[in-house]
Amino acid sequence: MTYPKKVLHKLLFDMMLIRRVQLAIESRYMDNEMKTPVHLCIGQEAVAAGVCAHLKKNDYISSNHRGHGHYLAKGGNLKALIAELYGRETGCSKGRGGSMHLVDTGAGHYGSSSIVGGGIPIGTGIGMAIKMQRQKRVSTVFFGDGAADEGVLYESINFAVLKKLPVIFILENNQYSVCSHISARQTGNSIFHALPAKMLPSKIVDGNDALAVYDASGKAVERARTGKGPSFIECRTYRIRGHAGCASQDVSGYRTAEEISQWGKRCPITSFQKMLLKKKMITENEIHKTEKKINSRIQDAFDYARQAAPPAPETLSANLFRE
Ligand SMILES: Cc1ncc(C[n+]2csc(CCOP(=O)(O)OP(=O)(O)O)c2C)c(N)n1
Ligand SMILES: [Mg+2]
Repeated sequence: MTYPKKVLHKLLFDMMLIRRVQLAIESRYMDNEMKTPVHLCIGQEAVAAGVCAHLKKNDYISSNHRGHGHYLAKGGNLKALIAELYGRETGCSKGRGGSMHLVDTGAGHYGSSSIVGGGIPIGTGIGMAIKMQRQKRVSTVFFGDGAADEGVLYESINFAVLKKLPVIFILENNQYSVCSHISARQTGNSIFHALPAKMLPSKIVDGNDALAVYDASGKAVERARTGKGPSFIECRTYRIRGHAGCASQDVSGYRTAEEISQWGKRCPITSFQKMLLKKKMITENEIHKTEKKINSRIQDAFDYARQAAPPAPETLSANLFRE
């Protein structure tokens, strides 16, 4: 398949942006100015970039605790993301949510949740709303293999299939739920083979290959948008960093250095850049320029966030109750 240069460059840009933002957060985390827990998605960038490349501004996503990539790829505001991590009033959740509770309805992001599996029924309900309002939009739900341990996924898929909802279920299978490997939690070797494959159009893809994700999700989005109902995509990937916090805070012992290093060699960004260079779809100079542009945007976002004001104490109970 051939891809427009614009699409390829967008995929690369989004992946590089997500990676650079994650690295910047990690490098500043120990300054102790960000009080929020963080869950970095280094190694998983191709999933967010590949899926969101098909989404329009007024499409919806819901996400999980490891959700910075989803927010950025969906067109979320970088300054609002960093300000949120710094607990500022100008953060996307007005500084009340922190890293795990990003919300930006203007960007079509209907929330990430620290409740594992929590975003799945929300995204399914959004699909119901789309259908009832006869909109041409789609609802995409990002969740992990840990969330797929939970019954709510199967209830939600059942409902989405029954009502033919425009929902795309994106499982980011990075094999771990905190420090518990999938083989210790699920029978068989694949969530895909367990149930979804029997209930709705489903596909397993290499989650470190942006184009594989792009192709599969393109079909799923098209299906949903044309009223044919939900789809399920399992993206096999790996989180290179620890479950939470920054590198120096990782609990070790549950994965081997060899395993991490093997997956490190399958970096979604390096391989994508190599492919583009080989096909002469980009030059080293263009990559370098993109890197510079991203770094400068990140610098601006951190400067903005650090000088922004925290919420005023008297607004502590604001947004909790409907007046
Ligand atoms: C309902 C619920 N159960 C347990 C937890 C504790 N917890 C936080 S993150 C996590 C792992 C989730 O794994 P997965 O869904 O695969 O996402 P990943 O962290 O791998 O991106 C768990 C069990 C929680 N936050 N919510
Ligand atoms: Mg996981």
